Amino acid sequence: MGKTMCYKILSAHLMEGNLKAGETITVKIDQTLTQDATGTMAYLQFEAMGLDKVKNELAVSYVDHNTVQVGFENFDDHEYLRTVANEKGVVFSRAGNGICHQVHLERFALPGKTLIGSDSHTPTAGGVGSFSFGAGGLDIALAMAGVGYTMVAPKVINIVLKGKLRPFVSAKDVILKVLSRYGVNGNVNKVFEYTGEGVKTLSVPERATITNMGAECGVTTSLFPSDEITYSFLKGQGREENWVDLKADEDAVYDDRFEIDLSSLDPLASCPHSPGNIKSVDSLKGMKINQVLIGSCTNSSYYDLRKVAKILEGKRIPENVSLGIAPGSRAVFEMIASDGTLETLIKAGARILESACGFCIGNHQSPGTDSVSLRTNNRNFEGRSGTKSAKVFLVSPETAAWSAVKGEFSNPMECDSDIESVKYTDSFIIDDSMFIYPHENGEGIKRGPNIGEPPSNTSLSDSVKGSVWIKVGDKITTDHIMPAGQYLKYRSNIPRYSQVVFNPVDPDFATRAAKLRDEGEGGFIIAGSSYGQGSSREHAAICPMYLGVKAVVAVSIERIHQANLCNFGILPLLFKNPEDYEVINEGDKLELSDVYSSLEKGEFTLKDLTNGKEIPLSLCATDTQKKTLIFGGRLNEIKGN
Ligand code: MIC
Ligand code: SF4
Repeated sequence: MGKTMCYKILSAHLMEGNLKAGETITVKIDQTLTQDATGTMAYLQFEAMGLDKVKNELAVSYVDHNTVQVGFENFDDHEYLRTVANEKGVVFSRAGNGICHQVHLERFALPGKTLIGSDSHTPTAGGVGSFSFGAGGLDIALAMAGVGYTMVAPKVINIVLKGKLRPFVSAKDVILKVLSRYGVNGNVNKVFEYTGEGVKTLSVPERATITNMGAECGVTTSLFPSDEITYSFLKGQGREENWVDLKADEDAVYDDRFEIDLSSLDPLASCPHSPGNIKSVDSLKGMKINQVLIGSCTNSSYYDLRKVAKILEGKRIPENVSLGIAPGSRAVFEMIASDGTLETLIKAGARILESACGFCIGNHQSPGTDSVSLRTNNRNFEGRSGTKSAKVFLVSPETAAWSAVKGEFSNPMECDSDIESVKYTDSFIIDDSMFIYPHENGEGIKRGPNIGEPPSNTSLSDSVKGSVWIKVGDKITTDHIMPAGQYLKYRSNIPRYSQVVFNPVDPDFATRAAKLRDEGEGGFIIAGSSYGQGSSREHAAICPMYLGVKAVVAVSIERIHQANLCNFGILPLLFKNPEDYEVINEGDKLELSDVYSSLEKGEFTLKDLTNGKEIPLSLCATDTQKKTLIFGGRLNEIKGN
């Protein structure tokens, strides 16, 4: 029986376990990446492990999220990251060098390697055939310490691409089509693997757009084969000596198959407030828009921006639209600056933004009240833009640019620009001067007052008593649990950041929780399906833990968040009968008894002391995670407390 590409890479990295879908396996991690918003915690945790230097093949620390630097906190964090990188043997990518995923794709990602990153869009590197996935900062710290990553061996879904995209239809429309089929939940422990003759029509940046947004479906990663197109991309980056030929066997067996005819795809859009809420651009035509933002780790390549410039060429955006464009990396910025593209963008009225995450994480460019914002990034959760009443639509760069010109939602296929004259090229500017490689004579690790200690939990008790501190519905994202935007600067300061837990859903939650904690009560979170989707931020576990949350009881929990809960000693529990979600109410007193033996069996009985009901639950954790939970988290486990 032939092998999938996914299982070829996993088997080459297998350290422990039986490589069969659903089994727990441990794999060797070659590369790691962190970004500043999750990185400070990751390196603080790495320091707490007491190791001198990182042990994996390559560790890169990017600064791309908190680059606005309002107040001293961001700059302090960056100085900590720069100096700790030098001490620990980590390559440091300075603010301004670009968005981690775009830069990693250009300069480091390799076919056949494993890469783990403290950011959910790490699968972008699947565009060159790297088995790359997101995880919490603590897992990255462990990978840097040379510890293998324990995961559930995934099911593999084959996405077969046929035909060729028509002009003005692009890679973004392909992944939006995938999202329309697979949605944003129910895909935990699955991998998308792209095959078919249509794959050959897509360049590496286009492939990376597609693998990037697989994260929105909740799959572990997405993979494109490593072929002559990958070789040519790596050659353009001066890295072809590391190319390997890698693809699935002809007779590989998959768990599911979805076919897309690229030639029949139309421009699509994710509508408010979920990336999985897909409609055709045609059906939205004519809607007045206020803001257009082009960039992010999904769509900010040189090719993307040249196509945008072709659409904007000779035109001016109308007075009712604000257009912002952020090149994904400094290299892309240099390229558009040197070939006239930048001039075209400026002349059209675009506001040129820093090569950073910026608007995507609500750091700036928040839209006006009730306004409509078209963006090329990957998430449109309610309020993520910084404006709760705004309606954010996710679209391709082509749809974004043409709609900006028209001042309303418009189908780019109606644009008369000669977009076919824009040819993809693998000729890149290479300039690594914004990377700092570890060197002698460092300054020692600098810590500003914003850098706290990584907090840890207490060990698990045999009886967990408490009450329901909050009951939330389906698809609660980590942006709901731990908002970013204006609060992002508190990522290294857990006591301060904990003050905004669940702020977008229930602004009183944190005050109420802290009071109950101080009165000695434990907290339960009751949730619907797909709890914790979105970002990898482990703060969505750390801060609730800090407030005294002991367990999350949900219909389903997303992969990265589930791992983060275990890493910080919060029990991830699932309703055996999803309808029991209705039985529990906010404020109910709850009890879990015989916790140790229940943990062992993987089955719990939750007593609702308020209404006298007994609710069967299952533990959502591997055997390795069960041990971690007993210690009250991974840091305690490592230190043996
Ligand atoms: C995101 O896109 O939500 C983020 C911000 O990049 C997060 C990481 C974070 O919260 O710092 C992610 O995707 O993991
Ligand atoms: Fe940055 Fe947005 Fe990409 Fe997250 S999704 S890494 S915030 S650009």
